Amino acid sequence: MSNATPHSDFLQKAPQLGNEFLDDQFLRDYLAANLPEDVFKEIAPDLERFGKLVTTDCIAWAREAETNPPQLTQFDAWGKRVDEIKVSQGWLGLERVAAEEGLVAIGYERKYGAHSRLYQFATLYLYTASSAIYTSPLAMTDGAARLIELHGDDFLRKGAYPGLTSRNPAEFLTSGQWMTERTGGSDVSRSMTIAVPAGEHFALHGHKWFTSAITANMAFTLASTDQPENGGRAPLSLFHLPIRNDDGSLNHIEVEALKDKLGTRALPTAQLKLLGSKARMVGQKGRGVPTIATLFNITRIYNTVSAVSYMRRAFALSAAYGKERSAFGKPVGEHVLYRRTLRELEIAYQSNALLALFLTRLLGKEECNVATAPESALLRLLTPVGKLYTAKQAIASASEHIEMFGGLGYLEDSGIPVMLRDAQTLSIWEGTTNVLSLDMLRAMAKENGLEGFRDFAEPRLQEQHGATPEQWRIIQGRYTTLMTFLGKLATPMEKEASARDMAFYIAELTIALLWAEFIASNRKDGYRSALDYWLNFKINEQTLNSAAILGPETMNLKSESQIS
Ligand code: MFK
Repeated sequence: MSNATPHSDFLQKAPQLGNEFLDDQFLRDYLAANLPEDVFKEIAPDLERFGKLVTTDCIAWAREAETNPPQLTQFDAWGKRVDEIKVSQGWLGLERVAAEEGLVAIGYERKYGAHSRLYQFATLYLYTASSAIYTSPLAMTDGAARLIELHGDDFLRKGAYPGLTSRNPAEFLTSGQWMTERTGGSDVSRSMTIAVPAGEHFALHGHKWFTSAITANMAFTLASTDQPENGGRAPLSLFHLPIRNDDGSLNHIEVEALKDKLGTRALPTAQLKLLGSKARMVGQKGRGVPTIATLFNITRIYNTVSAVSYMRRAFALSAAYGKERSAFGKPVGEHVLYRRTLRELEIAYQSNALLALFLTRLLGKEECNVATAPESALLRLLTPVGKLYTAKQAIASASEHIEMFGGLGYLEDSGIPVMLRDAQTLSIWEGTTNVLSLDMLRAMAKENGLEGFRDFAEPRLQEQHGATPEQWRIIQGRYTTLMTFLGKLATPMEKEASARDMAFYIAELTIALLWAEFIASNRKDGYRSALDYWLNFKINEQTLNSAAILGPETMNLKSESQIS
């Protein structure tokens, strides 16, 4: 009898992705339904080419960037402070391709007018899950470009804007958005940075606690020209700050540390000291928060589309693995429960994509001045709602995705866990779920958000579109429930207590309405059953009652509501 160790030659093959544009029938159906025919025909070959690049070179660069996170060298051998940050070749590859493909530029060239944003975000939907979150610098860069369009002076329009929107990697510039301080993460108004007039400029002194990405060319940041009294607040202004001086040295900035984060490890996030950094004021003095809102409303839409990109990838990889992996006598993808879980991942990405891509269409209209007033109000309302909802769904899909791979999915070197770690940031940065729920109330209270929503929903409720009579009846019922619920909320505290539940409900109802509309132009069984599933198991009227059960009076809260 041989005493050799029992041996198997079996090796599990890794799942292979093909072309993420060609393989995503839903994305193609969506673009065909929502773009003029000639525009779709013109951009489809471009998306097809890019759909391959994101599953080949981009994935390889992303893996390289993940395994070689940025390194900070604070001092050179002679003790001189240098604060050099080295990023990987993979990260640089992802930057180069982002410029070449015009991932920001498409939105500003506006070659297809109001449709340009949908085209641009379709490219980002393909890119993000293969980008080691290089999408984050792109989001801030895009927000900065929009900020300059709306609030910039000639200096920024001529100096910074062309670089931010360039397709030439040698000229492409990126921007950071530095808002977070030790005193204020969500509560930005507590920022302590001081801006001291220095000739034509200001010198900024302060401490920025969480800044992405320090390797950018410029940043937009908040500071006060007055000293806050007794730890209180002083009105903040917005500043544009070049990160480096003309000679390449840092603009009176010290990099205290790079942050050690759960995910987004390829992205250099730093803790900084501003020691008299030269900056220019942008917009009106004392109006820093509402001015920078232009920027973070864009990054929140990027967040939404990025969440969907992860959800799509969770589905695509799990589907591919289902074909490769066998168990109990057949490929796991042929087992009914695997198939069923896969179907839920599919419905999740498609449903969330309906919301995300709808937002990009509204944004395109708004920027090309063809949005109606209610559409602008709807964009304002659905920006926080879309961001908070899709972020949570992306985390759930990324977690399920790990489980689809069993123990392999739990291994770092499989590359699978990174999605869950990265997705976890989507519900935190750019405003947490709770902060964005309050922002939804702000949009309702100050910017006709609810009127915008009614104007969107009510005409759609008059028509059955692609829904069956039964589906249509359920949608109408769900809408009535929302309006009745809203009518009963008497005090600001009651509104605040149910803001989060309401935001989820509004997201789910919006998706149902968008499904019905989409199915009208794509009468496929898969889409119909997705709407059935959505209506019966996703929009839960009981959600709205949870604030009554866990309401303010059950929490012994003495404080007043934050919203007036
Ligand atoms: C993949 C995608 C990646 C994305 C990139 C990630 C990189 C990370 C970079 C980061 O910076 S992460 C940190 C992000 N931080 C936040 O998003 C801050 C979250 N906190 C909030 O959003 C709070 O709601 C806010 C700081 C805005 C509250 O500020 P205030 O001053 O306490 O609130 P207030 O007084 O209600 O609002 C001040 C003004 O701003 C008001 O205008 P008026 O003065 O005219 O009345 C508001 O209407 C306006 N405003 C607030 N939020 C707005 C807005 N206007 C338009 N849109 C909004 N969303």
